[in-house]
Amino acid sequence: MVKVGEALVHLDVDEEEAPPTIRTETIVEEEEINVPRDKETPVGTTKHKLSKAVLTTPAVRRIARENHVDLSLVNGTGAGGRVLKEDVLATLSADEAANPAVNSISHPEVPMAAAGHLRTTESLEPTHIKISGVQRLMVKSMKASLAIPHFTYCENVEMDAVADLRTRFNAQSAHRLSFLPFVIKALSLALYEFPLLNSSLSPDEDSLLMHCEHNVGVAMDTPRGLVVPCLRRVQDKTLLQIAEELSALQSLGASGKLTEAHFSGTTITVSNIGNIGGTVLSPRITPPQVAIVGLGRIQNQVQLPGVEGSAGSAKAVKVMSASWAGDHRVLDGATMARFVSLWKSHLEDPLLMLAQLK
Ligand code: CAO
Repeated sequence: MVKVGEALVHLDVDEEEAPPTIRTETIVEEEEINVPRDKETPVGTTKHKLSKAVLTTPAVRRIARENHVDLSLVNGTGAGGRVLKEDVLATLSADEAANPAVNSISHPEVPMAAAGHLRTTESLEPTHIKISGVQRLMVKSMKASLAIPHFTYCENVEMDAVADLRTRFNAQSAHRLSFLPFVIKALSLALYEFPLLNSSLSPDEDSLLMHCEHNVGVAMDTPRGLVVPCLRRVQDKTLLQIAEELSALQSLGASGKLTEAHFSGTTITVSNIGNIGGTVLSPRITPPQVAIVGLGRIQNQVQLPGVEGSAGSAKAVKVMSASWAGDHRVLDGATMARFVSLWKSHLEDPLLMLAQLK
């Protein structure tokens, strides 16, 4: 019988990469406590128990360590109860299934943002981070986007008129409008004229599904990474309703409470990175959508007379660069140019837009 504090001798046999090794490990008895699962809590249980000798290989120990799996709690199916790599992976899968809230879209195990702040203090070995949650979805959707032949089309949009409207509205109202509701509403109005941008190509590339609803995906930067929830039936909504829904989705995104239902049914996407920075983007389309726009930061620029039809003297204008990407199997450049021109005209003269609101 092994007492607490005594050293144990383990015989490690790595079938895959190393000759058998001998190493000692000290058994420490820990108080049995209930703890919520987090990065520090070993997978396999929510209670710490007396650790026991585990027969396994260094490679398996490494996998367990990197994934915070307590080997003493893993059911070893190898000869003499030896813990195999498959046993550790099975424990991890079982844990993911049992803790969907921890590992799902809403709560990735390691937030992407956190990955940028890792500091190695004890070792110079690289750190392995399991791809899961939001990042796993990003891997999947971006890989799928590779199947789409993209073309990009960039245009500058003068945002002075929208900025004025927004300032006046925000000064007198308890509600707040950002630029985005204008951008999204103008998009919806332009889609009525160019429904091809709100379509999907069938998987066999034989037909197009023309969507009646303008379901706009909005890329959001959250503490858990990039999420793209959907604003539904934008065609029926006012600027204020769009703003309120956006704000509700932002709150849900920030607290990790978006569910699968918030992500389904998107027909076109808007990605506004301009509140952070940047001008021109190269956005990627998520199938089965056929178009996306990336918005850059609105900047003051000097417009010289004669440029873009301006007369008189040079003047300062607020310019937003918009980078559109289209699926070239469905859209051609001329269609995109005409659509963008209409969308831009609604933003540059919002009266045109307001006149069409229900
Ligand atoms: N240019 C300049 N300023 C901008 C801007 C732009 N394009 N877009 C927003 N802003 C300003 C807003 O006006 C606001 O300033 P005020 O408080 O002075 O009004 C401030 O930036 C914050 O904006 P917001 O977050 O309230 O506004 P929003 O509704 O425009 O954006 C959201 C919401 C969710 C799109 C945004 O917060 C976000 O997450 N953006 C990042 C999206 C992203 O990561 N895209 C990349 C995807 S590809 O990896």
